[in-house]
Amino acid sequence: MASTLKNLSEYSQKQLTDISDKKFAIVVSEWNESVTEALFSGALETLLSNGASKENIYRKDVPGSFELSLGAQYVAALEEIDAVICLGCVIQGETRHFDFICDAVANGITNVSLKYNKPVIFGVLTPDTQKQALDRAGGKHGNKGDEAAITAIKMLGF
Ligand code: DLZ
Repeated sequence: MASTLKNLSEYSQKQLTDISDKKFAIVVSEWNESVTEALFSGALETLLSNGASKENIYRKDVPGSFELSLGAQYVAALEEIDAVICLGCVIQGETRHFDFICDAVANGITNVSLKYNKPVIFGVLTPDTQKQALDRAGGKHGNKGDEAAITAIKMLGF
C-alpha cells in the first residue's frame, strides 16, 4: 500500500524493467559531501545490483544543490543518457537560503525532466540536521540514494 510505504530502500521485489543497456548519469552535489557520497554509493550499488553495467553509469559533480538543475540539464541533453539521478543535501539553517535552494532545485529538476522527456530524479535530502541527513544516507531510515535509483528504474519501465 502506498500509504504504508515509507522507505523505498525496502522496495518489493516486483519485477523491475531490464536496465542492462540503459545509460545513467548521476549528478552529485559536493556540499555536505559525507552525506552526498553516501547517497551516491547507495544509488550506484542499487543500479549495479539491478543489472546496470558500470560503464553505463556516468558521474558528474556540481558545487552545491543549487547547481544540480544545470548539471542535470547538461547530461539530460545528451541523447545517449536514458535517466538522470540528482543527489544533494540541503540542511535547514538559520537563513532563508534553505528555502531558495530547495525551491530552485525542485523546480529546476522538474523542468529538465519535462523538457527532455526523461526521468530526472530528485534525490535531494532536506533535513533539519546533519544527523537526520545521515539517518537517510545509509542510516536507520535507509538510503535515499537507493530510492532515487529505484525511482529512475521504475520510470524507465513506464
Ligand atoms: C550556500 C549553500 C548553503 C548555505 N547551504 C547549502 C546546503 O545545505 N546544501 C547544498 O547543497 N548547498 C548549499 N549551499 C550552496 C548552494 O547550493 C550553491 O552552490 C551556492 O549558492 C552557489 O550557487
